[in-house]
Amino acid sequence: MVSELRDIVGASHVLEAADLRAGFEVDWTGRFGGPSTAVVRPGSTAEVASVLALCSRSGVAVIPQAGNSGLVGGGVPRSVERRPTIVLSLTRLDHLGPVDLASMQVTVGAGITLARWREHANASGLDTPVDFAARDVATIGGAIATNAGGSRVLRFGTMRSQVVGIEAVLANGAVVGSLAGLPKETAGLHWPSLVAGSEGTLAVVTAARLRLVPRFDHTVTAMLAFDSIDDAVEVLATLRRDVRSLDSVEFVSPAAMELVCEHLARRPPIEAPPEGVYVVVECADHVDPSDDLAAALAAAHCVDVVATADASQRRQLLDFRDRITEAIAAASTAVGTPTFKLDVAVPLAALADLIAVAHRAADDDGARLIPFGHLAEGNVHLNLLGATDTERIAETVLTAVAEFGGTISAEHGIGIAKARWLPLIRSAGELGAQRAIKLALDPDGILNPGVLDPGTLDA
Ligand code: 2HG
Ligand code: ZN
Repeated sequence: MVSELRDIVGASHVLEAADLRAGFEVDWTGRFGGPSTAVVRPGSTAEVASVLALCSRSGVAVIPQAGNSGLVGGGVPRSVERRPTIVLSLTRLDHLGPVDLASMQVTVGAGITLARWREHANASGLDTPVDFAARDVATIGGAIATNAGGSRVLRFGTMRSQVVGIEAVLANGAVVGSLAGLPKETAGLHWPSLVAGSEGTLAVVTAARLRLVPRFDHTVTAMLAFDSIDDAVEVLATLRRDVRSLDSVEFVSPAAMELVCEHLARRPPIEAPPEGVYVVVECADHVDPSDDLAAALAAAHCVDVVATADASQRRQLLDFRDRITEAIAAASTAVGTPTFKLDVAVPLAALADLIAVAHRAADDDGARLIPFGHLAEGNVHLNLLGATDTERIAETVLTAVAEFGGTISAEHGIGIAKARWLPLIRSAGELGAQRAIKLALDPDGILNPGVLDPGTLDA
């Protein structure tokens, strides 16, 4: 099999030596991973198709991977897998097409990072509708597969909404989709809709035609301190109603602020009380949005506020939000155990209550809870340092999430980490239908086995 793989992609693109495979076999948090037979690095869609057809014929499990920045174990080999497994590394699919100004679209390879996509758009006076902290590593293929979100979702939607065309390869090697980028097309099955969010279980994304948005010359960034999350949610309503240029509304708990400040060796620019919350707001427009934002905030119940339109000062403010994950990773290395991460979302009215549930679960376990996230979507990243009984914490928190009418994964995906909790938010009928689609497209179950799969179903 390995020699056939070499024939397809070239000997130098089949990595067999343990030291060469090592970085592909474990996720960056150190929480997930397993062995592979080889890492295979195709350089074209045709090569991906040949590799998948071979793996289907030979019953070899395929783990699609590119940036390896995932947080739910969906992009690294399984620790328990009886079949031989290959990692299909897609970073060589790094084609960047010309920006089409009339349609505001561009075609990019699955291995392009979000940062390169953005630089490419910026060079043509446009911008990307999706952005998040892992931009230098995370790739287009992974962002589509997980339907990634990030900070601009309130303005432009998640990754799924940006995919106007897709090229993907099914398990049997069939290439599906189109990169024509037709905004209007009702001709049956819509491949972008099926593939986005399917986490590499239905097809491997090789390229995408993506929507771009205007590049705004004026951005203002503000940090606000509130006495409570409910006060912050109240201001969100005003911002949404009155500020047309609203781009992102993120939140940082005092615990997260303390950790990131330690990491950056800086002091918080403003102070929120221990029970309160920091909110980071960005507005972007073709004219300076500072006055609009100030007017909207005039009547807000905030304890303190600082705002700036200066690029380097903005970066400094954003670091208190963007670099929390990095601060957590450093702290987890110091503690000696991988961080336990739960990415969830609930209706805004339940956000404070959910965080209280998580605090109780962390206290019971003796873990340190670091909550932060995307306020506008009620999306909280619950990071627990030094957690021992992670199953129990997951059960408590995810059950509460489901009871509040939320989702157990907002933007990181279900992966391996949460597959067994999927029945909390999906009915037996829904899971049975999902399984039937999977079997129709991947009858041998070679694509990303275990991901999105809660195991034995009652359906
Ligand atoms: C973010 O919003 C990312 O910064 C990472 O989604 C969240 O580390 C995390 O839990
Ligand atoms: Zn996030």
